[in-house]
Amino acid sequence: MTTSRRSFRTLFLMAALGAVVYDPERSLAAVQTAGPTPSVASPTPGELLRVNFDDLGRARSAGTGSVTLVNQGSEPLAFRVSAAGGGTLRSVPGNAGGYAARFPAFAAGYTQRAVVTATSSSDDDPLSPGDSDFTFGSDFALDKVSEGGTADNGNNLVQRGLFVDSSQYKIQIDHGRASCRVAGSAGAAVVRSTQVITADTWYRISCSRTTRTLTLALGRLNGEITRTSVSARTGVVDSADSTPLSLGGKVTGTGKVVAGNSDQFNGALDNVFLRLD
Ligand SMILES: [Ca+2]
Ligand SMILES: [Ca+2]
Repeated sequence: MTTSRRSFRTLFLMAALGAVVYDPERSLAAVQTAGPTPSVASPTPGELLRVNFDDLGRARSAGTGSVTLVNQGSEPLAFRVSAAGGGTLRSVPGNAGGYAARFPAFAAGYTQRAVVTATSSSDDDPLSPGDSDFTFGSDFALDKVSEGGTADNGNNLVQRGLFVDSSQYKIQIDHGRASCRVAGSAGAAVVRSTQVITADTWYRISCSRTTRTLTLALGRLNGEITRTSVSARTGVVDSADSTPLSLGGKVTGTGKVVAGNSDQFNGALDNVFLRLD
């Protein structure tokens, strides 16, 4: 073997070795893959609102008044905790890491209230779906005792508008069963689940409105989802722009929690969303 041929072979081997060890594209790819997971997930297309309550952190109490919650949906929203009777919003471990919002426990004779409100300052009222198909929902774990007497006979998870208003959408757990109500320009419809909710267990629930149907989807987290539908036209769902969307109970048109029977949700709430379909 001549010197020149040996050198050529050495160079060839070095080049081949270099291609494996030092390939700049591979190195770059490895660095990118090892990077931290983005702390704020991109919203699913059409999601106007998504709140995961992880911003509550380890705070034993998020107190009342304005609360730091990031909307991971597309709309800029302001969040507040409206409370009465000494009720506060607390933070508890979430169902998949992170944190969830813990609402006041039921206690006979006491009316501890805490409800989260979300409002938009946008002129086009993004929380009103109008005549669009839409879906809203949350994850929840309900306390063993969550209603009794006239001070609290239900558990409202997510809602906008009151029963007496011409437009409303809400999901509630009353007497151990979930239901969804949507009211609009063409009328009101309610879809009810027959599933009995087990206390202290995480569920995922959502309600979808289309032109002709209202569908409730409910199941234990990572379990089987059961869908229940009714045929109904509900028309244009359009509340007054200032109407708050509320989480964990009902509020007045100006966002004040109802001190009496506010259908206070007693339990933990996580991953609340609203989207146009
Ligand atoms: Ca969470
Ligand atoms: Ca309740």
